[in-house]
Amino acid sequence: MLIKKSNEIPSSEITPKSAYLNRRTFMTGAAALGAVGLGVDRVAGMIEPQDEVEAAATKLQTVKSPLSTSGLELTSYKDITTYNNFYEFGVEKGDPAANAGHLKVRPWTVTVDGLVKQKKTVGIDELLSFRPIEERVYRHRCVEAWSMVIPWAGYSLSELINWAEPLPKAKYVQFLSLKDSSVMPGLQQIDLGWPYSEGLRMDEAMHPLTLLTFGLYGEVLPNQDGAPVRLVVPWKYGFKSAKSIVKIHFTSDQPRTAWNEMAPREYGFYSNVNPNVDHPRWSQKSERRIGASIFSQRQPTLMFNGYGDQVASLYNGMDLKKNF
Ligand SMILES: Nc1nc2c(c(=O)[nH]1)N[C@H]1C(S)=C(S)[C@@H](COP(=O)(O)O)O[C@H]1N2
Ligand SMILES: [Mo]
Repeated sequence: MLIKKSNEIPSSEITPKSAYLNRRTFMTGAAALGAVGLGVDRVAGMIEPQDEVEAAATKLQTVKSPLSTSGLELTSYKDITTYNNFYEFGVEKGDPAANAGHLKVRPWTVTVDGLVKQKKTVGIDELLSFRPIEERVYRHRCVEAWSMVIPWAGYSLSELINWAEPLPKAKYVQFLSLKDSSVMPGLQQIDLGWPYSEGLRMDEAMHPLTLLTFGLYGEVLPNQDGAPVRLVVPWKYGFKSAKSIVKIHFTSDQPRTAWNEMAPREYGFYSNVNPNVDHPRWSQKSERRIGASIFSQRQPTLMFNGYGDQVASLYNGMDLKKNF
């Protein structure tokens, strides 16, 4: 993966938490009045909704989740939505925000196939209404040694897998992103064996922390963050979390994955966050928290990104240096 200079990181103009809390307060009040969608207090006026109908369509009703990580300062909405990796839209951190606007996220379907009882396709709005949408704050750790703290919105992927009815011989799940050269200039700039493909072992996919994600900061995902639906696997490096998913494929063998295929010595299938296993070209011992003050920018990398008490048992008896 390409490492970019740190001076490209946009600084936040606002205190992310206070803006967020203001908005939540407003939403509660608006909901109580039955007036959701009127005059929403946007993050520092960044998004200027063209009209109120459009504004209403971006909001998600979320419930609190016990699986949310508490006590962390949230990365600003601006940093989360302007410093992205989404190579279909270009390799620079600002490219996805600049280029993903043409991605059409309605209509959108997700197909489950492979080792399932029966192949099925579901529309995005039906998928959204499957289960209550939870807000889950997670640490977000890119393999490039930068990190964020993001309030995602979604529900556990296990809910969708149960609906998909995989057969007992299904041992892995593959996630395939949209491939559409009419809106994705990045497909010509770099060859990642498109469509972008990622995968998890079935027990990893079924783990309650693995989030089928529709939104962030209480709104639907901006296109650059993987609209209309993406994965978030918080104990793994970010590239395991495929964006703009159109297909979920169940297999008996480990599926091909984009970055592993591109550079197998650098990007393993597991890619669990691990301070003791360096990338061949850089250290993973610490990370740079995007948007943090200079005093807290450098943070120690946490084993399993801080989720070890919940996920370490998935890897009992495995050599994590070999299975990096
Ligand atoms: N389809 C697709 N999914 C992707 C990527 C990509 O290039 N294409 N990049 C990955 C990487 S490297 C990271 S770190 C995260 C970034 O998610 P974010 O931009 O919402 O922070 O998305 C992952 N999912
Ligand atoms: Mo990443």
